[in-house]
Amino acid sequence: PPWVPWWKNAAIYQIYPASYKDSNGDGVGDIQGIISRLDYIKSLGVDAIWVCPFYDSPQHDMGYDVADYESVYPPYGTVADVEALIAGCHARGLRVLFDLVINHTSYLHTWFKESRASNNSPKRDWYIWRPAKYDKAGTRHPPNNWRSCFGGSAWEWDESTQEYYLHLFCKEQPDLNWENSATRAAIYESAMEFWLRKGLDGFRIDTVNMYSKAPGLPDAPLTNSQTPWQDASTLYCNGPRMHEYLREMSEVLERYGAMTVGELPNTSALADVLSYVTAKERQLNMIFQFDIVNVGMGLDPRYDAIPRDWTVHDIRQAVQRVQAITNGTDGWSTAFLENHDTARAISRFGCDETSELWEQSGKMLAMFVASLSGTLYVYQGQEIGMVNAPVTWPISEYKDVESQNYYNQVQQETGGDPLALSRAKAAIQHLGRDHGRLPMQWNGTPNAGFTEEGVATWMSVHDDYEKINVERQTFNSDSLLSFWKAIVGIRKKHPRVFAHGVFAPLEGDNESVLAYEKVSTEQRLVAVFNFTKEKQALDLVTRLGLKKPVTLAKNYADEPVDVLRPFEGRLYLMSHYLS
Ligand code: ISL
Repeated sequence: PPWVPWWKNAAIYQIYPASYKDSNGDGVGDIQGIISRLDYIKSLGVDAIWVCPFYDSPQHDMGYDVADYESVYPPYGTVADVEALIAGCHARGLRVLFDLVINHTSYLHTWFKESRASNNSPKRDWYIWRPAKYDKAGTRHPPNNWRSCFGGSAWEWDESTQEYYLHLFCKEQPDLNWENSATRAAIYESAMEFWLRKGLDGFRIDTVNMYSKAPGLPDAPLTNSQTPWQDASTLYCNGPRMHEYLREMSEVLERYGAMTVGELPNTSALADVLSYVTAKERQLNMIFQFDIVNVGMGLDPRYDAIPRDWTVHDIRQAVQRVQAITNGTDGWSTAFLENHDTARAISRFGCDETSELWEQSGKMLAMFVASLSGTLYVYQGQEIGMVNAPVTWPISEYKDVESQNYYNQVQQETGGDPLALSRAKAAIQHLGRDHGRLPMQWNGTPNAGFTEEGVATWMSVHDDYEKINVERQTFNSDSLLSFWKAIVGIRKKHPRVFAHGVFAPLEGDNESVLAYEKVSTEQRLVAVFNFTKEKQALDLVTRLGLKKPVTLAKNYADEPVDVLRPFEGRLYLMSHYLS
């Protein structure tokens, strides 16, 4: 077989430092906490971890606002702790990826402080400064109508130097000016090589397609007449110099043999996606596409979380789009259902813990994501079926800047209209980014073993920790956790059809059952999933052509061939030699 780089057949476990494990009783997770759980992580059968930002930061966006790339946020630990984490992983045969956040820094980074200090500061041009526009009445306006991803204008006025700076995210996250080659060199040295020299294996790259903006920063088209601030993603994503920057960056990465997975928002055309991830382009090893996790998200221009009804058809189309990236191309991609920006998959696509279908749907979703081509990513807590925060919790339990800004904005714009507010709250309860950030549930003691009993945690521990926790599921061979370990192992055993197989949908117009095949030169994998709470009839033998199948995985004890029960899923493997 041709040589396959380690990351293609890999399963990668994502860790959110604030919420994984607190080792020193301050209610916030930390690096030593992660180190204390490396044997557990290894036991999942994964090959690598991706650790979300732990760099020093004022935490306006949970560390995606970096104040110093070369030091660690003190509540998380020290650089020495991070070195120990790398060593601890390598000693167990786990590789390590860190998060690389270089579209913007924190406003407290010394680069920005110097840039802001005066209009002729040597670092003025390291960020994106522009003069105000004035209307006939002499009123000051931002340079263009771009909307920030977290709401409001993407520009912030600086009183002392009388100019605006650009921030695509919150105002405490000024965008770096990638057009300046000295800025780029400093980014490579400080954010990348500092850690690569310590033996890091690769990066998850934040917002990787936003560094090059449309020349002249023109106004975005008017798509929402209710606000002056318009969605400008087509103007700040995939700009003209993007590929030049990534080629320059990959020269640094290749010196260390480091792999990359880039987050690629707002890029749907397959040709555009492939321009980032084909081997021949040498840009990124793989990307995160959001088609699947965006199913059921609304199109509210202020906030994309207003829920929308979805059917299996939406999932099928999304899967088809992401699988096209690897189908017969030399490109590569990823398979995932959760990350730190999503709500919990079981709460969105399955049944929550109050239902007896909680475990069933969790197992079905595990089979689903693990059977897709590309590199598999599992988010902390997904392996035990953690669910969204309880709906009884007040809005004050939600800490994320995106949730807070959204709720506050609705409050201001509607003068606190109760109906509008309850709608906003419902949206956050279903799709807010906070849900994946609740403390990891390790055991059934108060605080769930995340930290000592009685300690106030930075986000509240979920009420259901006695039911859903690692300890309870570890020694139960029927548990979701055991199922996840098994499914990761099965995928590992048949990488050609699981990670590399060519995807094709079956039963293309079924609104309840998602069925597809994955084909390699030797094997055919058939997957069937009932995404509803009702029984669905399905003739597996004649319609799906199951000949002498081996059942690789299932979430009900028996296997009738003509029906799928609520949230039932199965994976069948066939050898071409036998058909
Ligand atoms: O553009 C968006 C919303 O308008 C999103 O798709 C956005 O691109 C995405 O949320 C980017 O996320 C990443 O960068 C953010 C950070 O808050 C997230 O946690 C991170 O995953 C800013 O650094």
